[in-house]
Amino acid sequence: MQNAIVAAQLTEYADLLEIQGANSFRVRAYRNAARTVENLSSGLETLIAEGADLTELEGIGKDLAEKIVTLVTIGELPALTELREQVPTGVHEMLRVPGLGPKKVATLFHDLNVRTLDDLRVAAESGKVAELKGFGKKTAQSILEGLALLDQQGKRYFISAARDVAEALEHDLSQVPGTHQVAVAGSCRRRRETCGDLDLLAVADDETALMDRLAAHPLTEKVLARGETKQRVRLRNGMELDLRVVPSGSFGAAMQYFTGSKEHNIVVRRMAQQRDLKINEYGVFRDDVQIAGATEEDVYAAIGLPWIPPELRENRGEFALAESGRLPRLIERADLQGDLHMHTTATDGTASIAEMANAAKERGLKYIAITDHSKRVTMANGLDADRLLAHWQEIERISRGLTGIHVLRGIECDILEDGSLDLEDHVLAEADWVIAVLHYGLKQPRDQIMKRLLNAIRNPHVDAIGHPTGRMINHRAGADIDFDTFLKAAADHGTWLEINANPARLDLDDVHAAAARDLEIPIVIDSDAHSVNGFDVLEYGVDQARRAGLRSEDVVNTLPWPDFWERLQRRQPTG
Ligand code: DGT
Ligand code: CA
Ligand code: CA
Repeated sequence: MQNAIVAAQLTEYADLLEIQGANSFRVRAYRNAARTVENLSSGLETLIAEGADLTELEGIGKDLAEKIVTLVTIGELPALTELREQVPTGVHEMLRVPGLGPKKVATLFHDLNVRTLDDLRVAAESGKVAELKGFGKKTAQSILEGLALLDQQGKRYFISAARDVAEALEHDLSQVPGTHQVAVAGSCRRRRETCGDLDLLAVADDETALMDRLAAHPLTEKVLARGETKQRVRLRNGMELDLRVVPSGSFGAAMQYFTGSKEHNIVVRRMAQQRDLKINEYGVFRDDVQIAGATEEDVYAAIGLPWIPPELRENRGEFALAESGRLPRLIERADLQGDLHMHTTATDGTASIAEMANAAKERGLKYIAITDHSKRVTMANGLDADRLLAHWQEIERISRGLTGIHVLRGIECDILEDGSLDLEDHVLAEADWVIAVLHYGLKQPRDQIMKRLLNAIRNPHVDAIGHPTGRMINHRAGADIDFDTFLKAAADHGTWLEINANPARLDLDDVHAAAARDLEIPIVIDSDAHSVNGFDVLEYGVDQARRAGLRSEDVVNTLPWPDFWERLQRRQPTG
């Protein structure tokens, strides 16, 4: 069993405990353990087989270690099974409603017997929710709004969640005897920001064994439909998944077809027709004779094209690039040399400067910028000028003691509602790196938003604009930005733009990142890490950059240290 699956079950256990009103220390212990497990570099199975002492891992005591061993060795946790019986799936699902935490969910369940999202809607509309102690009309209203938002999203899941479970299942199913290939297709393979459902394809001698394994898998909640070669299941995190078993001679054609997008496939089909070919999920056919299908390369070659990276398959110009041999060599995670946005315990991070620097180094990074919050972000204990200057001295001191990693003295400076910056110019002038961001007043009218952004762009001390729109995927829309003006101003003033890799942000998005690249605006991909494990999201930022068609040379933090530093100095007019 993979670490991700163990982690998912520990998280579910914590959720359910919390809904049951368990002691918050206990809940937190399970969440911490889930995080530790998720970030282990070696597999738990191997560790246990080697007789490793799990209690040596961070945040894992004797009781948790025993539970983990049970999970890994027998594949399930009796305590979790028991909890699942006490808390209906629909109640667990209510945690997905924006603004609803476990405490409120527990009250709704115990006091009103609300067991599904539908129950919740009815209860909120009838006024029963408003009458509950600690709720009120306002909460009832915000629950209804949250439900509407959930509806409208049609339940789409973050790419991080989708990739975790898809890759775990891909791995586990490929272990089933007689299974030759298992692969992720659909939007998850295209690395969209969110996925509606998961699509897995397999080649197997014994499709019954494979489908049985999926049905019994700890991540599977319920089989929704099962045929001879396909199966649809609902997973414990609420996602649904299609598994299709295909003949090996059709694997490439099926991968091509089920990777999509639909828009991409429409063009593929038309190109095939122009060559008197028929194309479907089984292969490419001329007069009913199959001429391709085993590999995707063959399928694309049959219509005169090179293989197209899945991230580009949206019918947004990839065919013209492919036909003219100009498909970009897309950036990869290993190309990233630095990370220019992260937090420490000085504000809302959980690790010290040294811990962040060492963690970055372990992950192959050669330089980082520490960018704690400025004072406006009181919630996060933001820094005023005095604290910031002291923080920078500390960064410098620690940096001197480190080898193999350069640590820049940075700041994530708020662009205030009136358009001014949260710190004065003479303070910003002392920074190595300034990333300016909108946090408050995101709902201001376009004119005011633009005034704020343009003001920041024109400030010579601002090196980059971070998470430009401020959107939170599935939770809130970003600021209303006139992107033509915004990008042109950034290009004119030499201000860099961020792709924030947090899977809830991914901001810039793919479309605007591509537009920025077209204007030759340097892009930085940043983790916005708040902990040592926060660097792991960089891969989602890279996914987004790939969807924008970005190459390594379009992203500044792929430059080796001396070149990056030189480039940054050239950007800063006052040096
Ligand atoms: P999702 O699940 O909403 O995030 O997006 P996808 O792209 O994974 O869509 P899904 O799961 O409905 O179908 C997977 C792929 O299968 C899709 O990208 C293209 C292909 N596909 C599905 N239905 C059709 C269809 O009616 N026509 C064509 N040409 N392709 C289809
Ligand atoms: Ca899908
Ligand atoms: Ca599907």
